[in-house]
Amino acid sequence: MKRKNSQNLFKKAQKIIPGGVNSPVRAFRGVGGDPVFMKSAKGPILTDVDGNHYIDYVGSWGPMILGHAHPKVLKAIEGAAKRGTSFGTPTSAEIDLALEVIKAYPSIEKVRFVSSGTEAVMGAIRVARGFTKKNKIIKFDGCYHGHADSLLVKAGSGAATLGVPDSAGVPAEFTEHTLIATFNDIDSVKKLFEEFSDDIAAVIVEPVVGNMGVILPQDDFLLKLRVLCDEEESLLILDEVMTGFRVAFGGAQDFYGVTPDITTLGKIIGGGLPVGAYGGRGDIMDCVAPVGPVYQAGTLSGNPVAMAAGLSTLQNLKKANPYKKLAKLTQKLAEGIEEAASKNNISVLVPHVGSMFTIFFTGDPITNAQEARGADKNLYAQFFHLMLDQGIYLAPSQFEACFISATHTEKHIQQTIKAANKAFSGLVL
Ligand code: HOZ
Repeated sequence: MKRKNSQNLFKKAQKIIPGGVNSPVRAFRGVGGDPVFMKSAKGPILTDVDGNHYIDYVGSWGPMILGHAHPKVLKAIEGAAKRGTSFGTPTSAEIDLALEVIKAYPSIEKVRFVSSGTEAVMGAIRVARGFTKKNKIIKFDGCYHGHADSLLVKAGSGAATLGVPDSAGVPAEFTEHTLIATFNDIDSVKKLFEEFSDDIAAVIVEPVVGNMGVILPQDDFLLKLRVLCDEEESLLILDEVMTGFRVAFGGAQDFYGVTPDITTLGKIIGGGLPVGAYGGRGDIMDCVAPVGPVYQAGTLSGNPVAMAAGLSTLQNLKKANPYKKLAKLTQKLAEGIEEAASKNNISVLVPHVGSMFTIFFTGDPITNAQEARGADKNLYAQFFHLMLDQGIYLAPSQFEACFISATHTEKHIQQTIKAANKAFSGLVL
């Protein structure tokens, strides 16, 4: 597959944009080679600047559950943009989207919109500290909650891809209140509570880890966290930026039956435009300015065009209700890939839930970040390129989730399994 135009653009971009990209994992450092510059996308298909087509399993890192360029979402965006792109005043679109979110998430009584998942988490943590008047936060090794200073500790996603889970430029004092536990290990959380009991404001967790590849919660881990937080008078924050409206319309909290105090959302609620949100119990959210003393603000927060894209996405998602179909296709794909690997005598594990999955080259179960790091990244990198050259666009890093959209069909899945079979046979072991 020729990618001359992509290569030229990458050369040009690297001179004026750090690493040629505006978000590190896009640079393909986790898999080697040059990133592909895309020109357009429709449904499940990406088209690059050289005219090559790819079945897309990245979906803009999660938002595009309805597929790319959904006509109704585009119409909503166009309509909103024609009325004006930003007013810096309240608009009724914010109420409409808030009502839609609150209806789908009974744990959310009030919600504040921001412009990204990172911002949503920053707000959620500040409000947790303001509400509890405690300082410390427990996060999990490998979970990624955006790039705020205090959360870039043992972080997944790009930080894990680049092998810098603790970022330079973050003074040690800024992370002294961040405590690290092991995902799926409730005892590791209990230990931290024993040590810092009076000062833990919140436990924040990706209910399904998506930023170390997909890692599923086991043995009622989330429910155990809920109980522990109640006992210790700490808040439970579910970071559903990735899982919200993804593993179910009501997110992982609906899927696993766990009620958080605060939820963070992003990706799908913006329908491909920049939107994040944090919300929760009314008494907690009333700590946020202007009602309460926890300050948080943003010029483009609740932007009318982004609200319109989000609202149309949620409405069309609710109407289409593709969740059963998505789960079935994902399972088929996961099983098909595992089977193709085993035919080629290669150990592969494809953890999946709803429409999220990751391909790990390992024969062992993966329940936490440490185990995910043990999978063979070199084989993943080779596999990634062998798939790319057959027109299959997987996440360009071992430590990210892949996604299926409502526009993927049985045909795309079978084509992908066929390509995987060929890719496995071409791996240099
Ligand atoms: N951190 C995002 C996925 N977990 C990647 C964002 C991007 O590169 O677009």
